[in-house]
Amino acid sequence: MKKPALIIDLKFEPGSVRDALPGAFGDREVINLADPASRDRDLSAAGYALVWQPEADLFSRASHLAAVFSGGAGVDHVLKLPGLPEIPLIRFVDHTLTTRMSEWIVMQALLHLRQHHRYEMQRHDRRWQELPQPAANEVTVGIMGLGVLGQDAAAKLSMMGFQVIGWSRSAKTIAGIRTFAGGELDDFLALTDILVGLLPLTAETRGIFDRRIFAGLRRDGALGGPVFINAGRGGSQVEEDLIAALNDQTLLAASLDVFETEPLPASSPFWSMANVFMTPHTAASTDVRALYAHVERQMLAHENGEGFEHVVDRQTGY
Ligand code: NDP
Ligand code: OXD
Repeated sequence: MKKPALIIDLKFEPGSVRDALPGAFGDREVINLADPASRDRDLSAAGYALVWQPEADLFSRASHLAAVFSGGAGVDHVLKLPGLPEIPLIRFVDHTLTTRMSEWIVMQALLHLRQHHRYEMQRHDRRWQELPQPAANEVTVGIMGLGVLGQDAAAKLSMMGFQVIGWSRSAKTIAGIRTFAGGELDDFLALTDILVGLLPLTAETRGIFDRRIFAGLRRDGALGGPVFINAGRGGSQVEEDLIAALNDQTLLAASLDVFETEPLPASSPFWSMANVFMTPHTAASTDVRALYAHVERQMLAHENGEGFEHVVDRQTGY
């Protein structure tokens, strides 16, 4: 029997989407909307859609989908679309993505531990002066979001010697990590030197990183002031508050991979802030071959009568 077709609408680099296709989905028909010949195809009989920032009319054109796959771990780009049907929405969970994110988080935490932005400033002035080197175990990294990514980052930061604590919606027990839940946020912040954001963007987390959060972080730690690292979503940070906190030393420094507006506008003050490290939403880019393998596995499992994995809870939004 003919397998249901898969629509692909991935706003990634088009070459990476196309080049990984041969052999990825066996004899299943694939409609890659980035291909000009497929753009106006009738999508009404397709069974699945794999999307990253899809076109707004996708669900009116593709009216018989059994499931939607996100091209990334986050699903805010799908949940905001008009006409999203009540069908399973599936996140991308894969060791390639998790490993990339932990590499980025550990790299940023180490840059702040070793005060690298200050050496960059000295370099700019062409004058070296050695700075103190606190040990990792004198510094507490507090992770907001203890999901797939947060827990892996926690384990790898611990391996580097940092004290690690974490906060999530529901209470958790994780070996070697002190955890806090929901209403315990203030206690968590008061112990945190380096705050890491690995939260999904939902109605509850929109704008959560504001002046109150930054002011609640520990001020007498070994780094001389708190640091903010965000790789979750830019919609969770109030950039006006963040810029003010970085300018008045409420925060010593920051590392940002995500922004309220992406790509980051040329007018953003962040570009010229010497105490901010930035990357363009590339902390953990999707490995397209791994994504296709995950989607094919899930479609075959579904067609064999098994359930989907990593299905988003539409109530909580992640
Ligand atoms: P998960 O769904 O596995 O984990 C989400 C975590 O956030 C959970 O611990 C959850 O709590 C917690 N959380 C959600 N809402 C709240 C809340 N209101 N209060 C407290 N905690 C909350 O997601 P992942 O770890 O896989 O990914 C996290 C996010 O990272 C993605 O949604 C995406 O936005 C971002 N991301 C960014 C990338 C980049 O390149 N910058 C790449 C990949 C992902 P609980 O455990 O109690 O459910
Ligand atoms: C993701 C992302 O959600 O790359 O995977 O932002």
